[in-house]
Amino acid sequence: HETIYLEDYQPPAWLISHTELRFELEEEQTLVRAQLSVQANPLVSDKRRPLELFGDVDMELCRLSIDGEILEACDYQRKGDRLLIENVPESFTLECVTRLLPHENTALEGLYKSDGMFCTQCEAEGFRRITFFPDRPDVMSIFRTTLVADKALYPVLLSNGNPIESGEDGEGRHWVTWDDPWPKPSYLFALVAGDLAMLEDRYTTTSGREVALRIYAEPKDLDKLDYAMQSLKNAMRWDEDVYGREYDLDIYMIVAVDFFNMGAMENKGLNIFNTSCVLAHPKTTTDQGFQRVEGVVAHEYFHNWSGNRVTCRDWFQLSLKEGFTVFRDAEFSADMNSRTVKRIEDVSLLRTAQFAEDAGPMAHPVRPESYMEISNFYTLTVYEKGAEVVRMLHTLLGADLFRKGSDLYFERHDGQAVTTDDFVAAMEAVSGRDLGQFKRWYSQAGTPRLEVSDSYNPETCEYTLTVRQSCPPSPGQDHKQPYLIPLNIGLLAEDGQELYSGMLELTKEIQQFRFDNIASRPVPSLLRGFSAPVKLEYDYSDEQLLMLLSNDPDGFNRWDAGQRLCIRLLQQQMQRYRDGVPMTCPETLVTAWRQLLLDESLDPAMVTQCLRLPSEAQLAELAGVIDVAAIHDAREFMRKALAEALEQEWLMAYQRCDTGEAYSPDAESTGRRSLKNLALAYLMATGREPWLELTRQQYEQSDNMTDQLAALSLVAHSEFRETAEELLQEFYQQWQHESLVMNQWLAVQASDPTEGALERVKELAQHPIFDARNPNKLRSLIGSFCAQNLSSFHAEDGSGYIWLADWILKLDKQNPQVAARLLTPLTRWKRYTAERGSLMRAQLQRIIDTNELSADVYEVVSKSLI
Ligand code: B3K
Ligand code: ZN
Repeated sequence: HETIYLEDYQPPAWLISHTELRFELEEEQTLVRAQLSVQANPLVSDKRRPLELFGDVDMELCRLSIDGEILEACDYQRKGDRLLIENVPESFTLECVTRLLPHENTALEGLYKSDGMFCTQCEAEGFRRITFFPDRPDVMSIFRTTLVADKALYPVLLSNGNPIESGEDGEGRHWVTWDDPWPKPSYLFALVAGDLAMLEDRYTTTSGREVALRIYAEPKDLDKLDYAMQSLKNAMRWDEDVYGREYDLDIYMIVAVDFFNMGAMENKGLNIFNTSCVLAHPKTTTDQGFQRVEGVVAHEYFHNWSGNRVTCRDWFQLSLKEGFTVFRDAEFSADMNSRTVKRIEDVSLLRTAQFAEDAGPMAHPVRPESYMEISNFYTLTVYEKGAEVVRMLHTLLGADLFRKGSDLYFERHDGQAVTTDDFVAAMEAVSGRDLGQFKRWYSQAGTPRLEVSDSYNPETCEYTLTVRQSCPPSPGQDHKQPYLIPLNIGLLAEDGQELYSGMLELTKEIQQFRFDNIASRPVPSLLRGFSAPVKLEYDYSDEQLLMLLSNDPDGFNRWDAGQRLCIRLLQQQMQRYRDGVPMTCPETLVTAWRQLLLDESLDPAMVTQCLRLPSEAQLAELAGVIDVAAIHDAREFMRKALAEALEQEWLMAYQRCDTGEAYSPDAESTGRRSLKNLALAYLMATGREPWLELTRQQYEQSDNMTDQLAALSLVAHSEFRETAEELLQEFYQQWQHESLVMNQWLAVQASDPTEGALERVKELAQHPIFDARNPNKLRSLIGSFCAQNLSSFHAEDGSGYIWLADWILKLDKQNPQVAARLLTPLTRWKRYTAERGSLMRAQLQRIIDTNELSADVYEVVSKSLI
């Protein structure tokens, strides 16, 4: 398996102005005829470079010709996934016919079938599974695509752009030609053919363009498309208001498919979505699901500018489009819902999963320097940390200059394939700042650490903050240079009054900041709003954290103070657990939580966030050596203690939030439901029968999936095994025909930590609703068990690891991308206590000892074993 390096980048010697494609879609095969108009790139001087096309090793080439002359096998070379033709003219037409077997394509890359419909996934390198092509993002071409298929089986034929011609052959087959006027890289190509229902709406852009909005799905799901449509219209308006960006075609299409490797794909004018990110209905979709639909619909729409009109020069620049677009969708969701709650959710994910990635064997910079398989780099680092990097630019420049910078970026580079340096250069141009040091955020991996200390001189009323920054080594990078870090802070008096607030800019390893006229020793509120993706340490007392929890004007830091306190207390219990001393739950925490629970003026969504204990995964990330049992038992102890100490208050909160109103997915109702279900979870944690009754009642009476599923999972994870079995069976009977609901049913059982978890998931893998070829099913069963059910996955005898490795070996042959993704939990073996670590390592070794691994799995396993 070959490694590709950023430093080896060379511009393409050959450009493709136009691409004409014709697909003959049949049950047993698909014939693809591609006609490329090829020209020498005027900017590349070496005219003798061969034409380089990419094509999957297994793809059948039926015919290849230049200007009508057939090429024989000796006229070109095929090496791996490359096809080279020497001595071609300055400009010519290349014709290429390939034969594909979409029904056998289980990797779900290129052209494949999902539930009987044809669809494509080309990012990053799927187009080379369709035809031979310079399949690289810096080759942009105008596409015209004709689809031919049986009319009865595939009445809907879609591709990018606008339909310009259609017809029938009189023998049951029909065809449609689509024309996309915008030049695009091959990774944005898409087609769909199927028997689909459609929801249609219209949108008028500010400058008056009338856009037809069409969302396609299987006919049974037609009633689940309204929320995605509303989200799309909101996103279109928002991008005009906040970024001045309008849509640029007459049609915008979204198609929902059930077999999909990730969330969704921004193909020009024809987004293809995992059903889980587009279908939404109160009866089948949870609040979280609704929010995901809103966010992903917006994300893919925003890509039309940040990704499609301006795209990436090479795949090392992936964060150029992904980091920026995640930042854009996060701000959109913040504007549509609660800004603080959205920030808390995003930061929790970053701290739990991205920080762990940054500390693991696959750690890489936001702009990676090398890869074996680019699919392995669609990561939390490129997406979420990349978004934090863009957010820091926004913080450093301020909203107005940032907008000027994004305007300049879009204006300068419209129609181009560019780099993260070009993005930063636009920000430099409008601000007059040198952002050279800032760019280390793109090139250095690892999570920076800030150690903050302070001193106060009561005589001079001077307060001094000392900040030391460092960043641990990561693969291939032993020493890091200091970053430019925006550090938002406030200084609060003991009574909570704010004495100062502002942004400090860190540039050196050690820096001091002095504040004058501070009348008494302040409590610092540090890293407000999580202004940089770092780990911040400051030696807070419990009292200071409690003060911040109730007084900090920065909502995010109020939450964070509470989390810091919980983490500290949990870590103390973990120590007690290891020392064999009884654990305790301090009265101060109970008192603080009681106040939060009783204060009816607070936003229920915020209260929920504050009263949720840090997850086991987050505690694991924070631990020096991960002791799974200590984490689980300490957290369970605290949960039960807080449940019992505040039983009356939980009940009051439950009753207060249980308003009986009709379901609506808006932020306020969602917030109330989140507190209601959190309260119910704590009531259930007491293990007392009356709360089982209450939960059961909620299960039976709820009119929406949020409340029903919350109740189900509480019972399913409880010691009331009989009721658990009963409800799981009832739920199955009720929802067995809703694939997305069945994913939840699998996930609830896979994340059940009670005795016998592995046996249960093994059985579920045999269940008729489980389908190992469907990535959503795999993620629900295997993904949830290994990432959500830590105490079961890490069972002492290593049985969880063997089970996962068995799956990886089986899936690698079928769908390498998904296999490599599911493998992640095993790769963190170095972080665990010795016995578990070596059991994990043994399974990685067993995988790598297998012949013919995909590049995807090979890269992850080999890097984890170093
Ligand atoms: N750009 C796609 C991701 C494609 C992943 C390919 N392995 C979805 C998105 O980020 O919008
Ligand atoms: Zn994206």
